[in-house]
Amino acid sequence: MLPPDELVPDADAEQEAESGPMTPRKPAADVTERLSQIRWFLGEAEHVVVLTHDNPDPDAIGSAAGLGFLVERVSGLPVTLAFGGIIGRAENRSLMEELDVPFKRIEGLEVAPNTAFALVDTQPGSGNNALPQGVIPAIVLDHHPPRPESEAASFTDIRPEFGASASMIVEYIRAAKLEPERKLATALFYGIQSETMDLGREASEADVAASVFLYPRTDPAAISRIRHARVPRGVYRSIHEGLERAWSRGEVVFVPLGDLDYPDLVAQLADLFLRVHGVDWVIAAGRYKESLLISVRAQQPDAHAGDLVQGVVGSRGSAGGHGEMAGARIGLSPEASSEEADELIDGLFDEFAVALEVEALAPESLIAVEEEGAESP
Ligand SMILES: [Mn+2]
Repeated sequence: MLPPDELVPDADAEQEAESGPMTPRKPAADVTERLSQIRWFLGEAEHVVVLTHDNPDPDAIGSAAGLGFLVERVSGLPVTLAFGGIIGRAENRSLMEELDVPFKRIEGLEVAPNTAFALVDTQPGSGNNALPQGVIPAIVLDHHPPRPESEAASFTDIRPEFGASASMIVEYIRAAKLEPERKLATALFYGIQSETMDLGREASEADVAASVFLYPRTDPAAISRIRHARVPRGVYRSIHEGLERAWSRGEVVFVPLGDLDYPDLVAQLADLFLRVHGVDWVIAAGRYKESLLISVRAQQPDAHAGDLVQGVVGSRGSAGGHGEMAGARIGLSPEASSEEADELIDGLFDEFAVALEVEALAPESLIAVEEEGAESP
């Protein structure tokens, strides 16, 4: 096997541009040049807050830690890593423990004057991050489809062709000739694998290259501990509920869930049901506190799951995503009963069925056994 460095050409070091006044609204094609732009744009700031999306997943956690490391090394400025919401999934909690880098909850975070915000794995206006009202981030680095609000940021690097934000960060780390230490390499690697379903979902050459670069630097035993983290019983309760209640119309599976122990359960269940034979789409929904959460998964890369969920949810909530995975959140009144949440879910599922043109197909339970030969004698 080739040493990892030879599989991917290093960014051309000779092109290290002098930083100076410029307005690189569009990132330079060369990653080394982009790196010097980051440096330039943070020139005025005295602190940096790297903020990722609410209820961060492994890609968000890994890329926030990676961007924090990069910005600290490149600019010498103190960096705070932050997120909104909670980290619920046992694997993600375990990842945080293995990473061993402090993240702060954005709620109640004191933001010093002259603080620059860097958003990663999310964008302004996406409705899934806790960027303080009125703040224009200095940096937006993401792999979701670009949003118009991101144009106001000083430096944007948005590349939907990447399967994971963590792979973008790895490009920068390599261009800066920095050596990620083992815990960070492990988190970045796990983030890419988790986000791309082990490089099978929306993964590009760059995701593979980043993984090859990272793997010899990771702690495989730590990855095993993360993947096989012990989980609370509530997870099995939701799996049980999902199994009992999941139904399908043709190749589309609908998974109505009740109250969730933590927000990412809805995505976890959607991933689980996408593995069923013959299933092309999964729409899962459940309630966490005052939010109805929807998670959409598709088998086909060109499925436009993000457009689908935005079309169905419309102005009722916030929605977004990629081709094969998407999600949405709709606010619920704190007094909403379980029946009301269920009704809302049923109505949404009907709308998804229409959008996917399966509304005429008969609904069937997903796992009920067909009782062949069970007719009375
Ligand atoms: Mn991501």
